[in-house]
Amino acid sequence: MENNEKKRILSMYQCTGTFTLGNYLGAIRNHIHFQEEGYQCVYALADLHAITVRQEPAQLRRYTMEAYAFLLAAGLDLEKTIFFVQSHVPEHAQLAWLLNCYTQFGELSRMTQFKDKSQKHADNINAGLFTYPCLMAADILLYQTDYVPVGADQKQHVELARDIAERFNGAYSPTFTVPEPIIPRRGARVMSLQDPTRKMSKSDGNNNGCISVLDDPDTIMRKFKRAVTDSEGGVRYSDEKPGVKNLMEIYSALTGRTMEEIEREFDGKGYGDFKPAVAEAVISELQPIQERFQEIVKDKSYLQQCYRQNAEKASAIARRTVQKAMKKIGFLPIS
Ligand code: ATP
Ligand code: LTN
Repeated sequence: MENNEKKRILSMYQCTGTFTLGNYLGAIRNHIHFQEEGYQCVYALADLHAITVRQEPAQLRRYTMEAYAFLLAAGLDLEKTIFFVQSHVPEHAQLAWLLNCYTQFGELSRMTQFKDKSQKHADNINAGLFTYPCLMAADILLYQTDYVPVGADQKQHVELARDIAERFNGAYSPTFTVPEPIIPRRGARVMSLQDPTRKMSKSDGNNNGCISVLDDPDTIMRKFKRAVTDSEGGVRYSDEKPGVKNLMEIYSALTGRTMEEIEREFDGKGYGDFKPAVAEAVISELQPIQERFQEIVKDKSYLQQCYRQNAEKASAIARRTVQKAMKKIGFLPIS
């Protein structure tokens, strides 16, 4: 298949902290897999989104660089995939403004993430937090994206991007490809090990509920051993046992085993056997990636060369879309 016939996939990651096991299982690992399945993949670090919550400057730079290195270590192949940093491609901010004017206050008010984050950061409910989904719609629509793989938490934002695209196309003429979300079956929502009713989130800090992809084996083992379960004791998949259900989902995502197979494997055994087995599966997945990461992250000039070249590739595509949209709206062309 030629590149221009391939369906395009786009996804992005906030660089607000070290990736969690949730980011890895729910997103990164699947996204990297798409490279091998004949899609044109476009991935980026959403640093413009990151500043909707206050970031410490030196830390934001470090997290961005480390996130870039981590994806390469996890197998992202720059021969096949475009991978850049959002703020390096100014068209994102440019299209976001335009789309702001095609999005209703009421639509943005209904976004679950806005409601959650404005509760969490009650002292900084800034306009960017509110219009975050318009920037995300711009990210997606700039690249004429067919599919957007994201965790279940982001589905609502992708649906809004669809609505905006349809509205714009309807008001003028076809301009944007209308994207579809892809939600993974396994690992779609990895929950906190301490509170299995809340998603594992890197912005919650590196506490016992959250596995960082750079945690060492002892830390991973300790966190799993302390994971909240229940007093029943059996490895059984049930909504009434959210802690065990979460651990089973993690184990299933890593081993490929079904819930029935896992129940059989641990039949007659307790959490004392199950928790370390889950931890071991996580450790053996992450260890080789961590080793490659340590090599890549040291080589700053290589990383810089990669993100610079990829920003240029992304910009070449994004520029065409912005020009097309501006022309339709009626802006006076400069030449
Ligand atoms: P933050 O905590 O700063 O809000 P995050 O970790 O929730 O960030 P991103 O880094 O922007 O979110 O997410 C990257 C991808 O990881 C997204 O596709 C998102 O849906 C997915 N993801 C995030 N958390 C989880 C989780 N706990 N389980 C599964 N997928 C997740
Ligand atoms: N909002 C997403 C990150 C994100 C994204 C995107 C995902 C920003 N732009 C475009 C898919 C497509 C998040 O918080 N996970």
